[in-house]
Amino acid sequence: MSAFPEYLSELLYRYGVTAVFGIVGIPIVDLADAMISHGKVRFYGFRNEQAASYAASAYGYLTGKPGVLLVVGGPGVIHALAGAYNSISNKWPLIVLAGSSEDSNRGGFQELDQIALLSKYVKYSSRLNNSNVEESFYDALRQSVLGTPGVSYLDIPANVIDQKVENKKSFPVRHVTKAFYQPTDTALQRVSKLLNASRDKNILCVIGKGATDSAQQIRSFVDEFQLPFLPTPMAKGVVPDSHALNVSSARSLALKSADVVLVLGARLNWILHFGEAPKWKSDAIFIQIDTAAEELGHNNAKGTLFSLCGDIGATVTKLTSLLDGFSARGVPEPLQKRIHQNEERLRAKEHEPTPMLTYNKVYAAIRKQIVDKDTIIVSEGANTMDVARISFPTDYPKMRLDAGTNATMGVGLGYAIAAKVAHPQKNVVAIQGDSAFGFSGMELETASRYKLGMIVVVMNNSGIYHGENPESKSTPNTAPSTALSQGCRYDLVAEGLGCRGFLARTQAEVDDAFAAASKEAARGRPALINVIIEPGPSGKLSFGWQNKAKL
Ligand SMILES: Cc1ncc(C[n+]2csc(CCOP(=O)(O)OP(=O)(O)O)c2C)c(N)n1
Ligand SMILES: *[C@@H]1O[C@H](CO)[C@@H](O)[C@H](O)[C@H]1NC(C)=O
Ligand SMILES: *[C@@H]1O[C@H](CO)[C@@H](O)[C@H](O)[C@H]1NC(C)=O
Ligand SMILES: *[C@@H]1O[C@H](CO)[C@@H](O)[C@H](O)[C@H]1NC(C)=O
Ligand SMILES: *[C@@H]1O[C@H](CO)[C@@H](O)[C@H](O)[C@H]1NC(C)=O
Ligand SMILES: *[C@@H]1O[C@H](CO)[C@@H](O)[C@H](O)[C@H]1NC(C)=O
Ligand SMILES: [Mg+2]
Repeated sequence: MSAFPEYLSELLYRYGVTAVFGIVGIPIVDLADAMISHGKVRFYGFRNEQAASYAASAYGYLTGKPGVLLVVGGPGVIHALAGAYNSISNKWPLIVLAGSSEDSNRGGFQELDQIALLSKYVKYSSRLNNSNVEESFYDALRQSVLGTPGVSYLDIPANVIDQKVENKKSFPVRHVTKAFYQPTDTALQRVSKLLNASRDKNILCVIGKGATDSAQQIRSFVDEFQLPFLPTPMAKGVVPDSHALNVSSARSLALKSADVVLVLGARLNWILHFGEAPKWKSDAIFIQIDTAAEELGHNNAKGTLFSLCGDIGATVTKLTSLLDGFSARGVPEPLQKRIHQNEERLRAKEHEPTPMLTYNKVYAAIRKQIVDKDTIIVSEGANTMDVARISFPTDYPKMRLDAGTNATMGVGLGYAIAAKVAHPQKNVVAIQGDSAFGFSGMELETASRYKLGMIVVVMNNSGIYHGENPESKSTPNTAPSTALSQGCRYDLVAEGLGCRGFLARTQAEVDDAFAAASKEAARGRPALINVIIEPGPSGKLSFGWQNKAKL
């Protein structure tokens, strides 16, 4: 007989789980300790379940295997709702394991009916008992990755953790093989006819993060038919940004002039302006290609008529074979001109003389030092992220993570930790607004404890969106709600938590700090650079992509 915690560790390992994120407490501390003794299932203990849950969530996206989160019941589960929700809305695979009280409805320790709370939202939930562990784990795994990926929840009562389990020589590991759907020939022909008939019109290919696993096929498709393309922020690199058909730099004009739009693994939500005029032509036709049937026809005035449900790679490959002799127009002249103008404008902003540092100048300095193929960039904040999104082109998929479709502040450090755990050989740079950093800054200690060498750049404008006007003489009670303290030494906080801290006020200081931080990170020590930038003008607040035309 062996104890349940050892048995569970082995079960996780046999199913390919090598990293578990979370925070321990009674009774699940035994599970985490057993993983540590097991040696092949790494447990990463965080400071807040919210950050741990974002890490597990992003790990699922980066690796394609479900992220696994281990938390205590009651308040632990409540804090972990953040990451569970994040995985649900991003369609990323996640398995949540939580301790639970064996007393029901008696006011037990951390008692919460977690199954009732979560079952409405998750794809699968089960309460483990003496006889259903293997079955439940297999189902949790299967449901988290098959179909539309999402969240599975396993409730682990204390008495189950205390049980002895029969020693097993072999586990009946059942492999979960992804099923690939393909659209019908009729649907494919309808779309290929439309594309071929639109050869003299403006065709635009919008690439979303749902397409990141089909990079090869999409690259060939775009190349073969000379399709101008535009990635959503996290889908950068599916087709290299350096590709001549990349029209991101003239995003507004590209949207406005498109007649037929192929939407690969992206939602027609606010990030794509709901597919509506005036951002798009009112008679633009959207061809959605998605693995999730539920997305088809959403905010798409022409409905599902031209939508294709299926694996994105397989679908574009099939389309390729039906489109013999077809070619789109490449990047039309006016769009080329606009791309050129906007690129020049961006470069000018990076060089214009200003009394204090600006986002553009800091990013230009960092860009010079990073090696694209080796660097994962996480960015969050409002302006911090908006400008970062256009300042760091990449030629490789799944190298950009940010606040995403829900514009969620607080994901940054969890995402950065997940990136370093998933890809220890890569450099990880987290660029965070000073407000965004505050949501999970304590996790620097987590990164430092596990020697996850990464660079955190805090863009300090002493506020949410912008700092306070230096002339205003506000008191604590009259300061605007966006204001944060002016003297915050995030670099000293980092030092206190075991990281290296740097303060930078000029481009030369950013250069030096980043070079030194890279060396620290390579040795496994996280580093934070507190960059003082101009406080920025106050004005009407919005996310760059919400309504303004951004480059
Ligand atoms: C969970 C969550 N809480 C609050 C917000 C509202 N919000 C949007 S951006 C932002 C912070 C922006 O400030 P900062 O990170 O300093 O970036 P800056 O624009 O100043 O560069 C906040 C709090 C949010 N998006 N998500
Ligand atoms: C264990 O749970 C399963 C459902 O997952 C149930 O069918 C079974 O009866 C339970 N067994 C025990 C011993 O409670
Ligand atoms: C291509 O895309 C990125 C953004 O995704 C942009 O920053 C880059 O400069 C673009 N243009 C060119 C011509 O490389
Ligand atoms: C595409 O259209 C052209 C004429 O516009 C036609 O000659 C050709 O056969 C069509 N190709 C396909 C694959 O339908
Ligand atoms: C989060 O994003 C998803 C996908 O766009 C959307 O369905 C959901 O309503 C969003 N929720 C919030 C609170 O923004
Ligand atoms: C943060 O930046 C503001 C200017 O934007 C400055 O007033 C404040 O002192 C800075 N904080 C630090 C660490 O010095
Ligand atoms: Mg700020």
